[in-house]
Amino acid sequence: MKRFTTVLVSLAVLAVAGRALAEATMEEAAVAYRQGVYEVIGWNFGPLVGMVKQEIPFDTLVFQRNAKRMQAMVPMIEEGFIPNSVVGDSEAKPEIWDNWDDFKSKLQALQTEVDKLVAVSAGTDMQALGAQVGATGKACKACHDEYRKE
Ligand code: ASC
Repeated sequence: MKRFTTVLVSLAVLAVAGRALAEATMEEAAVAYRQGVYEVIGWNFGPLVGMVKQEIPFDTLVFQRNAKRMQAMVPMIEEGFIPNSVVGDSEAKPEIWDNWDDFKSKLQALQTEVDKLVAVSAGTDMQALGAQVGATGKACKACHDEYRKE
């Protein structure tokens, strides 16, 4: 009987542990999702910053490609901010949900700047490219300053 109880308890412990490992909550999945989206955006923006700072050679095709990738990624941000999804290593501030309209307007401002980035990337006017990379970085930062934990 003792042995039977031990087996039952062990099975119960395994079931709980297995479930915790296998199933991320929706909130955890949302954090991982938006971190992935931001990672892709940052990966693609980095070389554009490098090019306008003349730290890496200018390549118009890479510039256009990366700007278009950012344009495709930015609309994916919002859906990652499901309610109460500040869990794990999330750097999101809960204020996002208290100021949802402002948060959304900052996302919209970023979209506007990235759309302009794609437009100027058709040309090779380094001054225009530099200005628009700057404006895009500012739009990223506007949200980070207010809604991302340090
Ligand atoms: C980047 C990156 C950001 C923004 C931000 C702009 O390259 O990863 O989060 O630019 O630093 O201020």
